[in-house]
Amino acid sequence: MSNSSVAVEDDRTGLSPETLRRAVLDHLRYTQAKSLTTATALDVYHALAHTARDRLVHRWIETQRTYAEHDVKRVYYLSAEYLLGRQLEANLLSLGLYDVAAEGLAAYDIDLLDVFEQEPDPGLGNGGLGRLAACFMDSLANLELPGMGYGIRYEFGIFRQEIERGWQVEQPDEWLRNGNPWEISRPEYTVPVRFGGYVEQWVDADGRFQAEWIPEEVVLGVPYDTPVAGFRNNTVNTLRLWAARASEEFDLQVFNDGDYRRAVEQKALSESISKVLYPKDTTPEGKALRLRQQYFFVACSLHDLIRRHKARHKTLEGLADKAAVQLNDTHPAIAVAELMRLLVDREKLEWDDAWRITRATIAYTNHTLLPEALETWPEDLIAELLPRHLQIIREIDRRFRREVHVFDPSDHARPHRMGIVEQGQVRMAHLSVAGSHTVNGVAELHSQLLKDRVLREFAEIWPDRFTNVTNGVTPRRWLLQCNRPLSDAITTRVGRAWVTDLTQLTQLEPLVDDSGFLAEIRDIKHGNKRRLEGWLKQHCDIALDPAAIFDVQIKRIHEYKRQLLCVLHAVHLYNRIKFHGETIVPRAIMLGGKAAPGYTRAKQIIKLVSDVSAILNADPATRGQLSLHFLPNYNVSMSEKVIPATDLSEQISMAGKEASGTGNMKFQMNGALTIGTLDGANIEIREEVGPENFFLFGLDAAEVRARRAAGYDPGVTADGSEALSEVLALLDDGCFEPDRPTLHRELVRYLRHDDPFMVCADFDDYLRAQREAAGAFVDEARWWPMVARNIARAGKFSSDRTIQDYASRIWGIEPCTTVMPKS
Ligand code: D6G
Repeated sequence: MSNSSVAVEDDRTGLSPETLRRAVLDHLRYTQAKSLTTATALDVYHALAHTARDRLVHRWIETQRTYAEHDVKRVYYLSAEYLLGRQLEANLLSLGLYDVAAEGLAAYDIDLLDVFEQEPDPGLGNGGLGRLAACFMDSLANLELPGMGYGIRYEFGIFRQEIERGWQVEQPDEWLRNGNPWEISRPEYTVPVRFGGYVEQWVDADGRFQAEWIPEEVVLGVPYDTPVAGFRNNTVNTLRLWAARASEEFDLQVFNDGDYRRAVEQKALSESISKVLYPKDTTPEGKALRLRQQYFFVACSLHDLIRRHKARHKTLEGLADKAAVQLNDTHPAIAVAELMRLLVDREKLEWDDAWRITRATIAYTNHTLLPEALETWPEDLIAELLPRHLQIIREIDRRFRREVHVFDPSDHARPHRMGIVEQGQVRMAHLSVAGSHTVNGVAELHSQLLKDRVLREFAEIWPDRFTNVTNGVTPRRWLLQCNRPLSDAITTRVGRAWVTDLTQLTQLEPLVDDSGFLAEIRDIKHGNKRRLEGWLKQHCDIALDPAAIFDVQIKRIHEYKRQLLCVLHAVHLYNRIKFHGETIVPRAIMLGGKAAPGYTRAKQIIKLVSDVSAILNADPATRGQLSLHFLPNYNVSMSEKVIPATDLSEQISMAGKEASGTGNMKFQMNGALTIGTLDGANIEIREEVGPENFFLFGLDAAEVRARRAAGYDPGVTADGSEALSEVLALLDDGCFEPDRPTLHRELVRYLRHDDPFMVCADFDDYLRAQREAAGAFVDEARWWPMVARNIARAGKFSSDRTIQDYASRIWGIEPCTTVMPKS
C-alpha cells in the first residue's frame, strides 16, 4: 500500500488495511471513549461494528438514492418475525473486509472470532418462518433487488432457554442491553397508530357513503432501520422495524396529584406492543396484545410505503406498479383491510377501484398445514380494537360470498365453509386469499396439499391464484460464513462464483469420486467436528467423541416434528448395547430446540431427552459407542457451529405436516446426509441428490391418510414391533426415571393410545434407515461420495433462486444496480 493511495482514501469509507486500522482506533476513542489499554472486548466489537457500519452507510445512502431516482418498483416484505442472527461477521464478509479485519486485530493480539462472540444473537423470531425472512432479506440485496423488510422491533426476542433438572426454564432475552450498533432510529418517520373508539358514518352531498374512524387511543410507531448488504455489490437495502412509543409520556396532571403509578400506566400499556415476541411457534396466541402487534406494524408499514409513493405520485391509482406487498403468513393479514380503509376512507376511491388496487398489490405466503395454526380472531375483539376494519372485513366478506355463490349456486353451505367472517370468528387465511393476487406454498408437496386440501375450494374457483415457491437459504451465511474450510475447498475447485450463484456447485460433480477431493471434505468434516466438540465442552459441559456419527436434530420442539422418534432410537441403541450385548457404530445423538412455554408435551419431550441422556451417558456400557445430548438454548449462532459438524441430519416429521423445512437444506450444503420422510422440501432434496444418496423411511402423506382412515391403532402397531415393545417397556419400567416413573409412563401411554403423529407406525422403518446410515458411515468408500453428491447438488436450495422466483413471477420487480458517486 503506497502512502499516496492512503492519503486519498476517505477515512469513513475506505477499505485498505491502514484506513480500517485507523477507523477502528478512532471509533474506540470517539464512539466508545476508550483507549487501547482500557478497551474491553465489547468495546472492540462496537468499534469494529461501527467501522463496518460506516462503510455500509455509504452504500446505503446511494442505494436508496438510486431507487428513488429511478422510481423503481419495490417489494415490501411484511413479517412479524426476523431471525437475523449475528450481523458483524456477515457484514464484514459482504464488504470483503473479513480477512483484513482478522489480520488487523491479530496485530493487537485480538482474535476476530472472540470479537464476534460479543454480539448478542438477535432472536426476533421463533424458528423457520423468521429465519426465512432473514435469508430473503440477504438474497434481495445480493440480487440488487429493490426490497424492504418491515417488522417489529421487539425489545425482548425469543426467550433464552435454560435447562434445570431436565426441564426448560425461560429467561428474558435482553438483546439490546449493550446497545445495537446496526440500527438507526428514524423518529422523523414516526407514524401514529390508532386503536379502539367508534366509526362515524354519513352520506355526503354527492350521495356517497362516508366513514370516519374516531379512535380512543393513539400509539406512535418509531422506525429503526438496519442496513442489509448485498454480497460485494453496492446494494444496501433496509430492514425497518417499528418500536411502539406512547403518544403522551405521562399524564402531568395525575402525576402532579401524586399518583405516579397511574400517570405512567397508559405509557406502559402503549409500549407493551413492541415489548416481546410471542414465543409460540405454530399455534396462534389468542390475546388482544398479539392483534395489537399485528395491526401496529401493518399500519406503520403501509403508512410508510404510501408516504414514499406519494412523494412521487399524486394518487395511489398506480400503487401496484410501484409496490408489491408480501404477507409472510397471516400475521400481517390485517393489511388487506387497512389498505382498503386507506384507499376508501382517506383517498376517497370507489370500493371496486380500491379492491382492484389492493388485490394487485398484495400476495400471501402460507407456511403451515396445521389446522390449529390457521389464525382466527374473535369478531368482538376486532370490533373493540379496530371497529372500522371490522366493517370493511364484513363488506369484503359479503362480496366474496356472492362470488362463491355464483360459482356454485346449488351449494348453500359453500359460502359458509369459505366465508371470512363465520360464527363470530374472522379467518385471517381466508381474508389473505381473498385479498391477494397470488397465494403460494413453500415446497412442492405443501403447495399441492394447499390446493388439494386446506384451500381446495378456493383453488377450484381461482386456480390461477395458487402457486409454489420452494424455500431456500442464503449460501452466504449457511456455507461461506459458517463453514470456511468447506467454502475454501469449493472455491479452490470451482472458483468463487458459487457464493452468489449456488448452481455453480454442479461443477463439483466430476469430483464426487475423486479421492483427493473426498479426503479433503472428510478432513474438513473431522476438523469441524473437533471444533464443535471443543466448543460444547467449554460452553455446555458436553463431551463428544469426534469419531462417532454426529446425528443431529435441531429445530423447534413439536410433536409433529417427532423428536420422540429420535429419543426412542437412542433408547433402542442403548437397549441393544446394554441388554443384548451388541456393539454399534459409535454415535453421538444431539437434539436442540425451544418449546413454546405453554406447550406441555414439548417440554416433556425435552425432559425425556435429559432423563435418558443422564442414564445413558453415565453407563460404562455405552462408552465409546453411544451418547445423547440436549443442546441448550439453540439459536442461529449455535446452529452455525453445529450444522457444519453434522454427519446425519434428522428430518423426520410425519409426512404431510412440515410445510418445507429449511434446516434440511443447510445440512445438505454442509455435507450432512439426510435421514428423512417424504415431507416438505425433503422430497425435493431427495430428487436433487438421488434416492441412493438419501436415507428415506416412513409413510408418505397419502399412506398416512390411508392408515388413519383404516383406523390406526398405535398400541397394536407397537405390540407388533419387537424393538418398539422393548423400548417402551424400558421407559415404562422407569429405567430412565428411577425416582418417580410417572412422566415416562405417561409418554408411553400417549404413544400407545394417541400417537397423533404416527411415531409407532414409522418406528421400525426408521430403525432400518438408521442401520443403513450407520452401515454407510463406516463404509468410507460409500459415505464420502454420498456426501460429495449432496454438496454438489445443493444449488437449488439457495434463497437466491427462491427470491428470483418471487421477483419474476409474483412481485414483478427487477434488479437495480446502485450507482456510486465518483470520488
Ligand atoms: C435508510 C437509509 C437512508 C435513507 C432512508 C430512506 O434509513 O439513507 O434515507 O432509508 O428511507 P425512506 O425515505 O425511503 O423511507
